[in-house]
Amino acid sequence: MMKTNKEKLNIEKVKSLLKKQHIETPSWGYGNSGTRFNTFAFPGAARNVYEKISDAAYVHKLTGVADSVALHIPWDKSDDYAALKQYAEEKGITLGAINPNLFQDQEYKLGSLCNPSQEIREKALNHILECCSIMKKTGSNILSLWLPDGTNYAGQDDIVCRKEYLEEGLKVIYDNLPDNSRLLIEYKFFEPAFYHTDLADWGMSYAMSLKCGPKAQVLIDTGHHAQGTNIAHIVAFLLSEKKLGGFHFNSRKYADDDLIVGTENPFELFDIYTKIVATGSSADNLAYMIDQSHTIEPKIEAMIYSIINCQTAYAKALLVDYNVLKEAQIAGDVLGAHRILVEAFETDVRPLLAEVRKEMGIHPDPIEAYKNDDYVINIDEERGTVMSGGGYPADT
Ligand code: PSV
Ligand code: MN
Repeated sequence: MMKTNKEKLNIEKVKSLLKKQHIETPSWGYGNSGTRFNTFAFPGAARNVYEKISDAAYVHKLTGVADSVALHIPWDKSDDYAALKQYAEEKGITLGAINPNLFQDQEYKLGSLCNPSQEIREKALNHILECCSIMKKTGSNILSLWLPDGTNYAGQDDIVCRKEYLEEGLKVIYDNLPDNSRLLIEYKFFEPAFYHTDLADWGMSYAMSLKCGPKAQVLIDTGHHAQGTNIAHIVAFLLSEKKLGGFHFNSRKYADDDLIVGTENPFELFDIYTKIVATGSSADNLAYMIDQSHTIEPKIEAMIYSIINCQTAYAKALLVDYNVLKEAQIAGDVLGAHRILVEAFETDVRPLLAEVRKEMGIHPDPIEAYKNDDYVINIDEERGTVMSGGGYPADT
């Protein structure tokens, strides 16, 4: 059947939006990582920040939409951030969000910004302020903050006091953000503490971001919810409040958040994207970041899959006619409205994405390109199989 002009125009618009899509990958996803039971050393896993940047750049080369890499400090600490930035740029990517690490030092046993000890709260704050100054050197405009803070037993600590410490600390951080940057406040309802976590859900992050100001927003890590939580609803609510800063994408199927986004729950990911697309340009400033460190999967391949899953969900969300959807909603057509989403979700967008990639000058199937390329063979030979990477520097 001949396509009408309107349909052709729409497809051109969809394609141009797909080309502009941007998904940041995490440096920690390219090194070894494991569960609390074991870490399996992976052949060719990145051993240091330069190798992580190189792998991230390779993922960008194959997908065309992953042109920045997030750093975790001190895992990616450097004594020359200018050199790091230059290296990334030479490889065709930029340095993205800076993630302070407040969970590895012995002192953080009882928390970081919420710790009952003033000395340790100050240590945590100083580390985050150091991250703010690193942002200036790396050109990063997002401080992505997750706290491991919480308690394991009722009565262990004064929750209200901890909340006040947090508020105080966040305000200092907010005031020290580099120009044109944002503070994204991440929540997680469990782990490493299990009785309570100090930022357990989006509402708590939202409350804190309101107290800080407009440059503070909520970061939704899709793995940080109880099973059954309607994440798309949270997305819609925060978008409407202009308080959604971005995502850490992954799939929560075990007690951290490291599985490939959209594998088990593609409809959920699509649903999330429909809320974003329906909101229009006010969602332009969202940070789309993958937060996955794979334990048994080939790391680069898993990262490519993650990006493809996001592209697929986004492409399907772009196919929805939101005007027709609105009409069905106003008419109270419950299943008619639902069917509009289901039909878009069931559309095979692989040919569309292949076309978009060809137009971008890359291979139409990034996984096939990866399988036929020497990059992985070369890094396996060069780097070997050593217990390093991820969060931990080589030879620990
Ligand atoms: C915590 O589970 C988290 O989601 C935070 O974003 C950390 O920065 C990241 O994982 C890596 O440990
Ligand atoms: Mn996260």
